[in-house]
Amino acid sequence: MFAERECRGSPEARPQLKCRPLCSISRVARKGNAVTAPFAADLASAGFEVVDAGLPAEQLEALRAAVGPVLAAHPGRGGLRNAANLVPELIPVISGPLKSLARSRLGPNASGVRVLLFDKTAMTNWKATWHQDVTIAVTEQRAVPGWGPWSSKDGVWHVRPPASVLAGMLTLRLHLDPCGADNGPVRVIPGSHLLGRLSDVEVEAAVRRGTTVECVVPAGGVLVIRPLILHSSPPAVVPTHRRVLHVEYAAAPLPDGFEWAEQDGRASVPEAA
Ligand SMILES: O=C(O)CCC(=O)C(=O)O
Repeated sequence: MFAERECRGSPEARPQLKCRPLCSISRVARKGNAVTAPFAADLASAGFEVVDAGLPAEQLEALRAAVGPVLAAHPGRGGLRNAANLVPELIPVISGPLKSLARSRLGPNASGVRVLLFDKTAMTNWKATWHQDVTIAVTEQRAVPGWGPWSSKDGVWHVRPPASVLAGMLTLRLHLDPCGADNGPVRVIPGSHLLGRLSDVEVEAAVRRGTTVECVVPAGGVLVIRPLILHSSPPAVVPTHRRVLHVEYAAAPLPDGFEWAEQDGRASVPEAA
C-alpha cells in the first residue's frame, strides 16, 4: 500500500543491542494447511525475522503517547509519510536502537532513509495485496537510465531504483501495540526475496507456490523484512490500534548522484549546485 501500489543522541554511544528472536510467528493455514507454531526465521534465507527491540516499557508508552495525537489528527489515514517530521520523539529511536539493529544486519554505515507510521483501526481497516517494496524516496527527480518510473507522493519524489539499491536495504517495523492474528498482521512468503523483482503474473505464481507466514508481533517487537519479500496484510478482524513505526534503512549512499530524501528521520537538504 505505501510501498509499491504501489533510533537523537549518538547511537554509537549506546550499548549494543542484544536482539533476541521472538518465537511468535505462526504459519498461516492456507488451503487447508494446518497452522504450526512457532516459526523461527533466518533473515538471509527467509527474508524476514521478528526480534525484540529491547525498549523499556516506559519508552514504548511514551512513543504511543507521542504518536497518538498525530494519528488522531489524521483520521481515516492508515499511514503517514515523513513521520519523524510529524513526531520528533521518534528520532531517538530511529537513530538509536533501531539503527543499531539495522547496522547489525546491513553494516556499519546503515542509516534510516524513509519513515512511515501506520495505524490499522476500524476507520482505516485496509487490505494490502501481495507486493514487493520497490520504490524509494529521493531528494530530486533526474533522468538516469535504470531509474524509474517516477511519482511524487506528498511532495516527495519516489522512484524505482536499480535492483542493486534494494539489495542493500532493510525495513524495520517497530510494533507499538501487540499485533495478533486478528489485527491484520503482515503476511510474508519466506524466501521470496530471493526471486528478484517479480511481474504481477510472477507474484501470483509465487504466492500460489509459497507458504504464507503470518507475522504476529508483540508490542516492542520488530518485524524485519527485506524489501523484495512478498508481503500483504488482511483487514483486521477485530480492529483496535495496530501502530507501527516503519523505518527503511540503507547500507550506503545512493549511486548516480541521487540522495535519499531522509536521513534518520530528518529531511535531507539537497546540495546546492
Ligand atoms: O502495514 C501493513 O498492513 C502493510 C504495509 C505494507 O505492505 C508496506 O508498507 O509495504
